[in-house]
Amino acid sequence: MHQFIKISLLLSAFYCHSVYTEEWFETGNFYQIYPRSFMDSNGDGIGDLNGIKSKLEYLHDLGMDGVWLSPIYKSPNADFGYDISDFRDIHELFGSLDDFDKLVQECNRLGLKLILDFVPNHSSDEHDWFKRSESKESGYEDFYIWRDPKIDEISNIPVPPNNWMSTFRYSAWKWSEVRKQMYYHMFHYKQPDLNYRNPKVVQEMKDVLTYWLDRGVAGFRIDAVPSLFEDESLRDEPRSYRTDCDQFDHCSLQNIYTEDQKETYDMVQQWRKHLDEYSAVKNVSKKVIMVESYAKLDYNMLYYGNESAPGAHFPFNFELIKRANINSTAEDYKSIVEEWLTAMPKGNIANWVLGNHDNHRLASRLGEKRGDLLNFLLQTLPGAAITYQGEELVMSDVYLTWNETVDPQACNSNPTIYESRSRDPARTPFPWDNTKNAGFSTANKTWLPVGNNYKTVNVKAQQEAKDSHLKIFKKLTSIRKKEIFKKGDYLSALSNNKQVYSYKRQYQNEMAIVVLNFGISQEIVNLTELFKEIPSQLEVYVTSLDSGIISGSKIETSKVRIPGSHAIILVKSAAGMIKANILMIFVSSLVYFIFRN
Ligand SMILES: *[C@@H]1O[C@H](CO)[C@@H](O)[C@H](O)[C@H]1NC(C)=O
Ligand SMILES: *[C@@H]1O[C@H](CO)[C@@H](O)[C@H](O)[C@H]1NC(C)=O
Ligand SMILES: *[C@@H]1O[C@H](CO)[C@@H](O)[C@H](O)[C@H]1NC(C)=O
Ligand SMILES: *[C@@H]1O[C@H](CO)[C@@H](O)[C@H](O)[C@H]1NC(C)=O
Ligand SMILES: *[C@@H]1O[C@H](CO)[C@@H](O)[C@H](O)[C@H]1NC(C)=O
Ligand SMILES: *[C@@H]1O[C@H](CO)[C@@H](O)[C@H](O)[C@H]1NC(C)=O
Ligand SMILES: CC(=O)N[C@H]1CO[C@H](CO)[C@@H](O)[C@@H]1O
Ligand SMILES: [Ca+2]
Ligand SMILES: [Ca+2]
Repeated sequence: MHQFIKISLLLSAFYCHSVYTEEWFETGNFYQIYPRSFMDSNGDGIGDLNGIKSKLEYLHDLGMDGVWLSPIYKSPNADFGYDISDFRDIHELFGSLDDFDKLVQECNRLGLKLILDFVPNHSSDEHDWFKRSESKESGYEDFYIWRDPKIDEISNIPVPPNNWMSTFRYSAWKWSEVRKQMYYHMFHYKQPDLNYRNPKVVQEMKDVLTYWLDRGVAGFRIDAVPSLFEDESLRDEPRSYRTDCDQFDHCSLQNIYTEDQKETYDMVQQWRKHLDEYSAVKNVSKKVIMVESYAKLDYNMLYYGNESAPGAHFPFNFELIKRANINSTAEDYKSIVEEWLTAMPKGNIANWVLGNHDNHRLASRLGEKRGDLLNFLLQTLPGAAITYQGEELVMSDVYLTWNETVDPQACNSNPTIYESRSRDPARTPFPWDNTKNAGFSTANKTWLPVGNNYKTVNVKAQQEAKDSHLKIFKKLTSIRKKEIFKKGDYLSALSNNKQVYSYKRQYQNEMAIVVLNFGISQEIVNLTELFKEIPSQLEVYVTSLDSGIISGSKIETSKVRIPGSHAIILVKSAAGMIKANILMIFVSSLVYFIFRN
């Protein structure tokens, strides 16, 4: 939890004070698993729950706290699992409820928190609720958004009730021969939107949350929240006049009546209350709620709720994904980070996301050379960090031919433009080692091919190498667990020539300075000029791969030499920090012992 005071020490300096209350997720290190591509246990070429279970030790060793799974529910897979036909069951490709329970047990054994994706906006049209609603079964009539078509005045033929467009192109309304009415679907027509103005729907979805809480999950990541509610009177949306969208595109309209409706924030607050009450009644640890929203920064902040009615613990911070690109400078990164910290209402948790299954890999999108540097940033800022599988190895996008492409968003396009639409390059199987299919599967053909650099870019190779992205990543996750990074204040500065973004994290007598050179050439930074009262010498705790700087060496803080695209963390004493940590464990065990007795 953080509070902010800006100080004008230097024009660029920014200060943020942390108030940490010991909930694991406040500085949680989250790992996003894309289940189809993590580990295949039964040789069908598709990842599954038993595969994930067999690799949890890896995530534990990596220093992760929370493991978030992209959807694993029963689904006809019109949109790779985001079209759910039973919110209370597991897709047979991924396994069974029994496999799920065993996965939870194994997570518990290792102290990992399992987070599920909750996809509340819509269900599959093959969901039992939809079938009942379509046939107007009593109690289910208004589970979805049904309307009569309008009759076109000129042609006299039935047309959709308004101009809303689906994100999959064309009208968002589909005619049902069964019900003789149209239903609204923001996404694919096989994904009818649930009607959240119906209290029965609201209650059903809360029951779904309870169902998974009872099975032992630690919380939820909620998908696509801004589209939860639509304007009640179904007003036409105004045109956007965007030149990159034609009249059948969702983006040809300003989506002011199908997104960011005010009722949405209240719904998130209700879910939070539901989870908090569950924990209180069952006397179990607090459950976390994170929401996915690509909305504008100001709108996103509303998801935090307020003190009397808290909302999400945090809305995912996609500012880095939306705004940073391969040319972004130190100044750009610094201001993207600090805009979030400034906008966030007092007493809330910040969070940082650099990649996910919907975006290109960070090395391909933000620069291969900056791979480690970006992981330094993600792991050392105040708040929670979310890492997409493979980013710890600094994987790159995998090039796929049109024939190999399976993402519906790309397959709906054509061989000329599919690459700009496809999300497959970041979804290929995870490389465990240099054997067949990178150790992911024993199948003859995997659902997407493995990257052709897997012989060198894989977990085993990086574990065995003297130095590797993976080893560096582990050093980052281990220093992150120390008090400075959990509870430390954040004070930042830009070097005079604006190539280097650095920040000091300070907690009581301990401090660490993170130095990130976003420039392409070597810089010599005078940290004593940027940060007051720092020792004249500090020790290098970790550096990015091939920086030429030796971990454990002492350097003068008045002239820190750092090559282009490289990063370092400096501490007073690396050994001292480890000792301090042991002392902490001793003291907390003692306190525990005293309180128990
Ligand atoms: C907090 O949010 C709730 C639900 O949106 C709202 O009813 C209430 O007025 C808000 N309270 C404050 C103090 O802003
Ligand atoms: C709740 O759980 C804690 C620790 O798990 C235990 O010490 C406490 O007695 C429990 N309280 C109730 C009311 O059961
Ligand atoms: C980055 O800069 C180069 C050179 O100015 C330019 O060609 C390229 O389009 C830029 N890329 C992005 C993503 O802005
Ligand atoms: C792609 O698939 C089509 C139809 O199966 C085949 O005719 C074509 O040769 C394939 N193209 C490539 C580049 O493999
Ligand atoms: C894989 O291919 C080999 C050689 O074509 C075949 O003998 C084997 O049965 C195949 N395995 C599977 C699981 O399909
Ligand atoms: C670094 O900055 C300090 C404080 O401004 C100054 O006294 C010192 O001379 C500088 N050192 C170098 C090497 O530039
Ligand atoms: C932001 C967003 O669109 N999230 C998901 C909502 O559902 C669609 C359709 O199922 C998915 O494609 C998105 O990933
Ligand atoms: Ca499988
Ligand atoms: Ca909706």
